[in-house]
Amino acid sequence: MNEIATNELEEKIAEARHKIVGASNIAVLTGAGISAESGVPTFRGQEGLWQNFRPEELATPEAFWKDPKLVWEWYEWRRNAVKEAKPNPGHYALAELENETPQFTLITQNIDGLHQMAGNRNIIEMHGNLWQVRCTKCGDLEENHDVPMAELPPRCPKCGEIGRPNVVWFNEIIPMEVIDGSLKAIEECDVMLIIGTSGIVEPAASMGLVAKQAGKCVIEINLEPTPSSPLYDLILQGKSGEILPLLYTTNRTYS
Ligand code: BV8
Ligand code: ZN
Repeated sequence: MNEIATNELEEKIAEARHKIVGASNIAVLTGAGISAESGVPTFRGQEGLWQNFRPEELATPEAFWKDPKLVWEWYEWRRNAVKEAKPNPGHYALAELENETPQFTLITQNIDGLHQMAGNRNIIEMHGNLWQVRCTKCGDLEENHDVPMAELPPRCPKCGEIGRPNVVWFNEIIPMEVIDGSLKAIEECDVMLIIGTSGIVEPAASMGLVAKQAGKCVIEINLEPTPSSPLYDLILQGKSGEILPLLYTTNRTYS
């Protein structure tokens, strides 16, 4: 990054820090990009492909009922990719920011559980969690961290029916309480951070627009511009694991 760009970014980081340190209520939306530096494959990145399947082809109820074993093998691959992953300085910075901000809500599209591992508490998992199995018949929900899993597809301990990953697939609606909780956090925040998301998948992709329509200050952190970048107040272009720790005062380093 050349001198001018660095100075420009530093100025923007100082401006963003000013907004954040002064805020009493912060809402954050994260996507796969915040976990990239932890080695978790993103969706649209080159490493997102699995056996030449596009995620949208496997993350659907249709694909699951057509071949439950194939879809579970894909989730087994992702569980294997995530099981060793550790939070990176970007995750830890958000946990620290929650400790320092009176009101803080973290809305994530990620199902990897790394925000919890980093210490965030007020988390809305908009698309579910990779480490939970839900029965397709009685709805029984089990926490399951076995990699590999005992059997694919797993069976429900209550009724014996096959289980599915407790995630929201394409063409499946997101639970109303999740949408309501996200919209409430955006309406009540002073500043919204949008981190590491390509802004393509709805309804998450419209949340920045909702914040702007509510007159909020929106700051985007991403390696590259996204379709909604022109709407936002500040664009910090770079790695979230390098930029987020710079966005508030405490200069604690993270190993
Ligand atoms: C629904 C869980 C009602 C499963 C996921 C309106 C218009 C068009 C289409 C629709 C619409 N409304 C609804 C739809 C359909 C669909 C949709 O949006 N389709 C898209 C493809 C157009 N939405 C739905 O189906 C939703 N349900 O709306 O229900 C309904 C139903 C039927 C019909 C109409 C309405 C449900 C969507 C949820 C799907 N489930 N995940 C699983 O994970 O297996 S989505 C999944 O993909 C992720 O959770 C995430 O949401 C998305 C991936 O996006 P990102 O996280 O942003 O990741 P990506 O790889 O794309 O980008 C990474 C970014 O990070 C990049 O910008 C990169 O530059 C950046 N980056 C990389 N490294 C770094 C970095 N940034 C900073 N630092 C770094 N180091
Ligand atoms: Zn069951």
